[in-house]
Amino acid sequence: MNDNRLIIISYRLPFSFKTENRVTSVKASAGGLVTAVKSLDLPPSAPKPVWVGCADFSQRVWEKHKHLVNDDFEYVPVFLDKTTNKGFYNGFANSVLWPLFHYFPAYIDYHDDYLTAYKAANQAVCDKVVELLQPDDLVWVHDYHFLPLPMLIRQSQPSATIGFFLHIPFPSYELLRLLPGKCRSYLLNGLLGANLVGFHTTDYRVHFLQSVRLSLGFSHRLGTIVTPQTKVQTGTFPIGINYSLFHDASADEEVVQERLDLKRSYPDKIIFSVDRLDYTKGVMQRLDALEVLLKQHPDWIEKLVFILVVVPSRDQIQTYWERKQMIEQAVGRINGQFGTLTWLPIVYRYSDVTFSQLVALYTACDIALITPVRDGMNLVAKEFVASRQDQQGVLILSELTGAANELGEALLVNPLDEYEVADRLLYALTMPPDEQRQRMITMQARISGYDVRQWANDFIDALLTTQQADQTGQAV
Ligand code: ADQ
Repeated sequence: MNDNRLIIISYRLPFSFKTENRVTSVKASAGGLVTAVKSLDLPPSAPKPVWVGCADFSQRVWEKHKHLVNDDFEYVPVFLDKTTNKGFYNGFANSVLWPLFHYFPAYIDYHDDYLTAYKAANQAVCDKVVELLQPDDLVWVHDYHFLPLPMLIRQSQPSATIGFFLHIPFPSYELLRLLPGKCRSYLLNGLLGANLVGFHTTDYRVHFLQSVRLSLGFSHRLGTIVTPQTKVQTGTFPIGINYSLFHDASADEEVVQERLDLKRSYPDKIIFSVDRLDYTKGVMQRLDALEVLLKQHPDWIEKLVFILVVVPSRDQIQTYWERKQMIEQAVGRINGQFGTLTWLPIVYRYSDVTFSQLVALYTACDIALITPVRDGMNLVAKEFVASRQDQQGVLILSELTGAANELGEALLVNPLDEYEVADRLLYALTMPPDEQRQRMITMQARISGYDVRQWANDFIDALLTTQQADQTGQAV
């Protein structure tokens, strides 16, 4: 990494404001992307990085309270009007691109208005970035909200150095071609404005390269696409976590106390999962698997508990609130079917949990049951592994997550096969401590060696390399 100024663009800024009893304070937002970007290892001599994102507060609130946000970044909120933001975020980003890129074509709700709002939002963010941009800046665009942004910036600033990272899967061309041709070309061309496009896995990268060839007719050479106007390098950068944060936290006083409380409340085997409320996370399939286990092995009744934490997300979109109702009905059904007067198989929470509670749950449980039907990476699986200082606990992980590529010592499952998942649950419930330790040690060694800081630094270093190659006219 060198001394260039970094301009980061993501949909959300890493904070919002909350007002209680007429007192306004700053609320930090958590999540993979925020932790990742905040872990950047910038040299002390580097200029303050700038973070551009869409505001979930008004311009008035910002002007009045921006002094409260005082850290290592300079923040630049973009204020979109309500209709544009809704069509952009709830509409095109989360009702078209999200289901399509996660292989849920039946959930796509495509409207021209959504695309219009998506284009307008990208243009508004582009205008803001161009206003800020100085000659040696590095621009780092994040995620599916901003697929067209690299090309929009390039058109206005041809010599800018632009990187793009996609946090979700890039689907096979067979899925992408469901989008109308014009829209598909617009999105793919948008990405071709970047010097470097990064993905979590090689599969996603290959899907992108194939889509560019089949849709736009540009082939690649060793992952680099050359068009008449641009040269675009692609790369695989599997995102990591802040390993030491989770590893060390398991010994924090607050976490130790929370863990003791959990163990006291649930003395039997604990199965745990935590996800944002999302149909991609496979919560219904997970509940089906638990039901199969209890039906086939009633000897486990009153000997285990499944703590199911679902974090509220995108609840203005119909498929999301419908999913919440489906989950709650299934929890009620299973608790009604197997519960006794003194025991319920599922403890369900629909809320945020604090960091201490999260680590206490990671470290109190016997099994982490992580079964998305599709997930770009899945940080929860890595955080669970990192937290286990005791090297105990079993990870059951869907093979349809990016994380499965790095966590081969987990019990890998197809989340749609509830009998397979039930079988693996049974195996995990009785796995000897030595086997748990062996699997955990290997996974910990792997993910501690490539943490989020390394991920961010690798991406920026690769971006700088593309810039240097362009300057010297070499092929990348
Ligand atoms: P998500 O779909 O949000 O991320 P995930 O990777 O699991 O999924 O990240 C969730 C993050 O939220 C974790 O860091 C976790 O600690 C945090 N979290 C979980 N429960 C919480 C709670 N109750 N309260 C507060 N925070 C909580 C998207 C993609 C993923 C990809 C990441 C990063 O969908 O595939 O791994 O981006 O690239």
